[in-house]
Amino acid sequence: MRGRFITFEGGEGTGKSTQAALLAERLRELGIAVELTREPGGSTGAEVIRHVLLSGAAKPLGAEAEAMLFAAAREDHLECTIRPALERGQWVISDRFADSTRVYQGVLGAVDPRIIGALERLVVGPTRPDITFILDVPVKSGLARAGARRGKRAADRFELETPEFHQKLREAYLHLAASEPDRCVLIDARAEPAIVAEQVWSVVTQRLDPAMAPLIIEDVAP
Ligand code: T5A
Repeated sequence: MRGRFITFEGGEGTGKSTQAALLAERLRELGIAVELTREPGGSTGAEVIRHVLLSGAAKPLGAEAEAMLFAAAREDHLECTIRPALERGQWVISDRFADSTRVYQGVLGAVDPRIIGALERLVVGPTRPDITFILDVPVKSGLARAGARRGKRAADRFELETPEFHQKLREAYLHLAASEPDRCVLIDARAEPAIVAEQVWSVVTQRLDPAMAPLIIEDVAP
């Protein structure tokens, strides 16, 4: 049986990595094998492209070229990590996926929706998430959280964007959540991580019934 595919989306510092890790932990406690991954990245080739994108080296090429680079990274991630894990029956949890390209490059970068749609059809094809959680917090709190976590490390290419950019980003995610209610679940992520995790868990149990998942014994290192 194919595993389940869950993605986390939202603006900077909304708590995606935190919630992805908490959900993985909870599923593993039930004996479910989980591949916890992220974008851009999640495979050797995609991690190389991540570096190019987040360093800002590709910014002068424009949003269209960046969309193609994110898609190239996604292709490698799907081929090397996501599809093999799903075929083994594992559950895959990805911190960001194709919706990030729709929102960051499509809506904010004003790349033609036909190009974004074509890249998604070509690269993602039928490997669509079963559930996408869209975490929502006010822009100010999200940026403050991201800044606190970053500490002295330099801000990346997208963290350096203006507050207006991040406000539009938030609105674009709210619009996405409203436009695809069967797949997307909007989560108010202002509360403590444990409280947000309970909201996420309640949706996962209602929609995907983890208690019925076949158990896979994960390899244990000798
Ligand atoms: N991008 C990506 C594109 O433009 N197009 C694409 O197609 C793709 C895939 C990736 C960047 O690339 C762009 C989008 C991004 O700008 P990244 O380094 O992977 O960059 O960073 P982000 O995905 O943006 O994630 P962040 O690291 O900014 O934040 P998260 O994962 O949302 O938040 P998290 O969990 O790391 O938490 C941040 C801090 O807040 C605390 C945590 O402990 C941490 O310190 N925190 C909370 N504090 C209070 N209450 C809560 N509920 C909290 N939850 C977490």
